[in-house]
Amino acid sequence: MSSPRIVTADDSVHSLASPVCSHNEWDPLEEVVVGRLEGATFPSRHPIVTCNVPAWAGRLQGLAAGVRYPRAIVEPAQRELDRFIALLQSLGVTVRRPDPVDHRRRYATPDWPSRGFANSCPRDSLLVIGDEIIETPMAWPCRYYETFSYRSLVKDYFRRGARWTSAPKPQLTEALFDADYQVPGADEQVRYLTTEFEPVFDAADFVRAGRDLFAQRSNVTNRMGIEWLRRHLGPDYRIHEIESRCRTPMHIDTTFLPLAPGKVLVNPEYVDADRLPAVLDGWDVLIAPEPDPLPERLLKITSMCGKWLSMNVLVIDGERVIAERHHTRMLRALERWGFEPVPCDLLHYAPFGGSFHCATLDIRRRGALDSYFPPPTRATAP
Ligand code: ABU
Repeated sequence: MSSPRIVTADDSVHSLASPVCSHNEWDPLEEVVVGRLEGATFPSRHPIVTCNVPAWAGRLQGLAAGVRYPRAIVEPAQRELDRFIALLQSLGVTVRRPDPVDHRRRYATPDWPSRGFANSCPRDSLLVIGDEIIETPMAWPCRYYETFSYRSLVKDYFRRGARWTSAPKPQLTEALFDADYQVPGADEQVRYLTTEFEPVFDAADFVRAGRDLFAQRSNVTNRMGIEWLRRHLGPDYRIHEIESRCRTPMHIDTTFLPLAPGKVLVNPEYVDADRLPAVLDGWDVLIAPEPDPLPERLLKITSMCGKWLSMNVLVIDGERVIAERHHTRMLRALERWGFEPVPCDLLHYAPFGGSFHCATLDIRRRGALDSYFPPPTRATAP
């Protein structure tokens, strides 16, 4: 039987077999979106931004809010990004890019004005589950319209058969942000800046393992956000929550990252391996090694991320893993665990929000929807 077809307004005919299809973090990668640096602008001042970036970056960004990143920060990152893209292509992966945007442009909702930030990290604003692309309801006002720079791509995927959803656009009024919030001290309980006023989440607070997803509550992902996704995906999927001890949690992909069926990389500072969801019993929990110290002072003061960016790797096919060349301890650990690390440089991307996993969005990985966590065998009644 031939596959169903769709006829668009311009009378072109497409097969409905979706060009978007990715169920987990490790199946062979065929197509990926890689973010951009052109037009990147220091994020507008807001507590949700400053609470989640290292103190120095917060200060610098406060001073430079709404201003283009200087060439001294952009150029080394751009050189590394170009080589990363060339590496992906040499591995047979199709690379697509968002539109360039001038993120300095001002915009407003009825409640607040802002300028933009960047479209360097598609992993945050778009979530691919199977053949569906979901635009996420982000909590940073300066990222409110970030998905628009991906719309040319998303419409192309939609026309060719992908499903396309946008989660409810959040209002991001003061009610979403706890006015009394302070970053908790080392021995205090983790608290969050976002309230439960409305659902918010970043896609990067979720990782996929077939019918099971793992999520973390963070400063940009609240319980309503996790529940929205749970109900949206319905009974075919389960979402398990990973408790993070990070004082300023944002994005699970420097905390907990499945690398292959039965193998998950875990951050020992943020995760208590003895308190992982029971569904992971039988999986190998790979404890990430201490990251190698950053080599340059400029990197230390401009990085928007924590030191565990060493974990932000991109799996090519369940064996080959693109990882940071500087993080030799991680490269050696990957080898010990039976992977083939593919070293690449992307340290200078940290001022723009991430590394290999953050900078990409899986569009297509070759493989079917599967379950990697068999349900517990039920005791049969006597
Ligand atoms: N966007 C991922 C960065 C998370 C972190 O700073 O650990």
